[in-house]
Amino acid sequence: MCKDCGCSLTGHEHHEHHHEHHSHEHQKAHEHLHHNPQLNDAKTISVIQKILDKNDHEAAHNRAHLDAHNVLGINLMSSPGSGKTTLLEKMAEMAPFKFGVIEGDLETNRDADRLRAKGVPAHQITTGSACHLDAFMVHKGLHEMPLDELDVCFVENVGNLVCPASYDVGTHLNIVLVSVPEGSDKIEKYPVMFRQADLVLITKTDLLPYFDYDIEHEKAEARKIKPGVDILEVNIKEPETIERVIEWIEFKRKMR
Ligand SMILES: Nc1nc2c(ncn2[C@@H]2O[C@H](COP(=O)(O)OP(=O)(O)OP(=O)(O)O)[C@@H](O)[C@H]2O)c(=O)[nH]1
Ligand SMILES: [Zn+2]
Ligand SMILES: [Zn+2]
Ligand SMILES: [Zn+2]
Repeated sequence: MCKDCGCSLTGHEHHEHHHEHHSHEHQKAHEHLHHNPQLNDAKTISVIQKILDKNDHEAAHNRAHLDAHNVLGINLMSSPGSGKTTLLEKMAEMAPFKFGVIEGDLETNRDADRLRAKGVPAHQITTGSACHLDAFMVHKGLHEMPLDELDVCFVENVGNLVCPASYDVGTHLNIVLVSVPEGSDKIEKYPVMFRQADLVLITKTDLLPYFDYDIEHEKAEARKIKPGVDILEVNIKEPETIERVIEWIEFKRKMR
């Protein structure tokens, strides 16, 4: 069951792993679930807690996979249509590093097909009704990726600004996208997601002249939630803005 929206999830396999310490963010997610009035009975809480614990263990296993191949894992999260797949398509044309993509969508192979058309190794996970990817789904995807040939592996999470924030999928970094047409209140309304961000991308900035969007306000909100967070403005009409995202990723690769 998803702790955020209460939807039921399937396919959680049992894996034996030695105990790892939970990340700070996941500890917070665990605390957060006690405040969700819809999911606040003891039995529901204990079921969700077990799912999150198992997910954390599997996420650590996924990171070990990536580390063994010296691949940087990046989780892309945003609401539907903010431009995740478009950014990946553009990076396929421009990036100096080789990357693959594990795609998460409720239905259809559309996003993986779009990336394969650009020559990017892509594996589609269709979650059915599940509102986010979890570490078990991503683990299966990792075994479909030619990790030996890759420098970076992206996970494009299900378009959703709430649930994916609570599930560590075993990547190293989170990039959160938010687009100009969504309106300049999304960061303050969805703080849990933006607290997880290593890089915030404000996308579709070519549309700024047509929207009443206060970009400086949004940047300030992001920094209120996560002081020091990196923020870049991006749009597909100006390739140099995509180049900056690529440079950020290159920098992170060199830091590992
Ligand atoms: N004007 C403008 N449109 C953009 C930009 N980036 C993406 N789009 C458009 O936004 C729409 C949605 O983009 P996608 O890349 O499919 O969004 P997504 O985040 O992958 O969506 P989901 O996979 O459904 O969550 C497409 O029609 C893109 O062409 C941009 O920088 N400027
Ligand atoms: Zn959910
Ligand atoms: Zn997409
Ligand atoms: Zn494995």
